[in-house]
Amino acid sequence: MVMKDEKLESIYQDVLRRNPGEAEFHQAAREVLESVGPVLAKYPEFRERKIIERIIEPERQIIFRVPWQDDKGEVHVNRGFRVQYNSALGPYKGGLRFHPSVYLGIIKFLGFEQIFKNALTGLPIGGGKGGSDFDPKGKSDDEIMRFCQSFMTELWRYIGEHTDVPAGDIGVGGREIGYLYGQFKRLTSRYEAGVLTGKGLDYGGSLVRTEATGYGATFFVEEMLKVRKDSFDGKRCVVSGSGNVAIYTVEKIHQLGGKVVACSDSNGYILDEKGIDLELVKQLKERERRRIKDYVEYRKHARYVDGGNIWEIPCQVAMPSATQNEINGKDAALLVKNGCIAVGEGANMPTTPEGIQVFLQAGIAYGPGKAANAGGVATSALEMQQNASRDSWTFEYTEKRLANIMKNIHQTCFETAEEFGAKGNYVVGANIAGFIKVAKAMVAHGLI
Ligand code: NDP
Ligand code: 2IT
Repeated sequence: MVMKDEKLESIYQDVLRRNPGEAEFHQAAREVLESVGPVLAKYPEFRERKIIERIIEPERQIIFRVPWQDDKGEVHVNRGFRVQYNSALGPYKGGLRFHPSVYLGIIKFLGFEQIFKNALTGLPIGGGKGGSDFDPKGKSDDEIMRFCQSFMTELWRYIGEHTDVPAGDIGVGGREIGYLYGQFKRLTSRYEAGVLTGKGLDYGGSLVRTEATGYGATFFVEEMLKVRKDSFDGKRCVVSGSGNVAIYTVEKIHQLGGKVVACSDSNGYILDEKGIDLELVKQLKERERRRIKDYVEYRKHARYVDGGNIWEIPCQVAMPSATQNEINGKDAALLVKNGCIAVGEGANMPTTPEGIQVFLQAGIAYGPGKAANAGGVATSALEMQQNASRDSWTFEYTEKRLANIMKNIHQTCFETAEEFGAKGNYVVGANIAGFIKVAKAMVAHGLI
């Protein structure tokens, strides 16, 4: 499908030509380009200053070799990435993903999304992302440590509390951030806590950072439901994934009176009609690092469906919290047919463009990732604030800050969509509001 605006279509054709084979990046770029047409009419200086052409090109891309040895002494070589996408609003900020599917196109899509997400938080952070095609599954603790040390042995020269601040994403949690931080400290001889976020509570981490993405996504859905004079109370919910984001999404939904009946991993899903036993999921996934299928060993009434599609389970609220493109057009249609009224994306770009069209046309409440999952990075920025002031805040206070930030993001997206003639369309609202903020700062900084 060709875009309505000829100039935007030609920019998109350039993106395809200059970034061959990077399908996920093309997809993320196209979605933003499709939204910003009306902005250019209102702010002609953005067109004159070629803001779109500049915003779409990363400021800097670093690709490096990561050699490491396994427990048997065998040598392995992975590829490391850090894409420093845009620093108009603050130091580059965004997670690291360790997953075998990682290549430049994934890191660029995530980094590009991160620019607008971070702008929406209202906090002073630019956009970046990094990671590796390393597969942490089945690796020993020592192997993970050696990999993290090797990764940081190259990365340390490009990051810093005022330059670029990585954090976690798929395959990178508290354990990995600990090893990365230790090696950074050793290489630089600096105790620079603000260089990484998602740190342990014993050495500069923030309370609520672990819970932040899932809690934040749930707060965002709560706000969307409020607009419709509704709430989580009594809602039947499905949350995909069973990692960091999924776990704390389930926790907050349960606190708000909803019932999550299913979650998953890349092998299959579990269905527990009595409601997911979250303590059991935490035990299996956080402490014992096992597979979600083991849940049914402990909860005999629950069902594990190997290779099953979690979106075939009827629910009123769906919160995709695993990975990109996990909901296609057919899945979206099935969700809507089965009575789904709200979708909040904990994951980044979990819905394909066809799926998004289905949700928008059905008129359900659809919260795109760059708005709905911004609570994680927002709380990372709060961790940076605490590190800068050598302070640490209470759980209650930090959670309140997070809840307010999510409320503000929702309101900004809602009002911006309305202003630009797309009432109720949070995709348009998030893309335009994030874009305008970054674009204005870029104009102010001159041609750099
Ligand atoms: P985790 O590594 O903790 O968990 C990832 C979960 O998603 C696992 O259950 C994993 O299953 C599943 N998953 C990962 N890749 C795939 C795949 N290709 N196909 C099917 N399932 C998959 O990661 P997070 O919970 O941190 O991240 C989940 C999503 O949330 C990602 O999209 C991430 O970008 C996004 N996000 C994370 C934030 C954070 O603060 N951590 C902030 C904002 C967004 P398995 O174990 O089988 O691989
Ligand atoms: O996608 C994301 O926003 C993250 N993985 C969190 C980034 C961060 O810097 O906390």
